[in-house]
Amino acid sequence: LRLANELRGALRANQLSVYFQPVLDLRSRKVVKAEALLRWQHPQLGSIDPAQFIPLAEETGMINAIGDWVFREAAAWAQRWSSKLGAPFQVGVNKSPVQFLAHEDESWVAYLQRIGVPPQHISVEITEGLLLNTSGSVSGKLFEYRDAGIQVAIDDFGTGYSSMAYLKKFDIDYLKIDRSFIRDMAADEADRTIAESIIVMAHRLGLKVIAEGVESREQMELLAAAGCDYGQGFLFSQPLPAADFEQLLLSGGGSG
Ligand code: G
Ligand code: G
Ligand code: MN
Ligand code: NA
Repeated sequence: LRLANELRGALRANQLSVYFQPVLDLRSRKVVKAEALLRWQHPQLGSIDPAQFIPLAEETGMINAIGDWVFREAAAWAQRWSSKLGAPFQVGVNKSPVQFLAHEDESWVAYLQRIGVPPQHISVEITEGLLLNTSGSVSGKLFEYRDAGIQVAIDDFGTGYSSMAYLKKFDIDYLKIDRSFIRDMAADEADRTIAESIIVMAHRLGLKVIAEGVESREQMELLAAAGCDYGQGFLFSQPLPAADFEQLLLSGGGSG
């Protein structure tokens, strides 16, 4: 509870920051996207993991203010990097089911239009379970994104209630294979089969695939051989502060 109260002031006190983890094209081995990930630097407790404070932010309703702030940061950095590269650079932003169901004074699409950032610079990462929600505000937002050109990724794919029918219905752009399947894929034939099958199905449905949690060269090579489009993980880089990410991107890691 104390943490929940402190979270209230954390945004104002500049204790929150957005880190960026590169996503690489597995053929060219270049950075082609990034995922925005929230960090809380607490003055006494040090760095607090989002897995710990995002549930708090959701219970207290603060997730909307915090989530909008992450999104705006991501949009600003994506705009800057696109102009430095002279080509569109996309940043993925996580949006939890609670955020999806909440009322928004201004939609993300409207915000991008107002500040003049092309919607192609943002993708939204949602979890599979959200697609089972029959509320109009979920499908409404997904269709609004689709219409505007904001791409949509299914995060942690394979761990929730998966249904290829939902993927088709909502016209999704990316599947992110959950890192639990990647972790043991070199040793565990079942995990490797699952990862490879996700890649085949996704491609047949016209979706691109991002493997999460790539930590070894062996995993990367198995994924590349299976035709996986993109990879993200500690093998390439941890999530980085924006300035460090920019250095990586512009020092030749970028797609240009
Ligand atoms: O960065 P890390 O692996 O610690 O993230 C842990 C979890 O927190 C991940 O599931 C990630 O999706 C989630 N997360 C990180 N940043 C955000 C954010 O800005 N909004 C939401 N809703 N979730 C986030
Ligand atoms: O659920 P989501 O995909 O949004 O979570 C992203 C989280 O995964 C981030 O918190 C990030 O720190 C973590 N992560 C990124 N790459 C790796 C990796 O290679 N291994 C592990 N174990 N975690 C990773
Ligand atoms: Mn994610
Ligand atoms: Na994930």
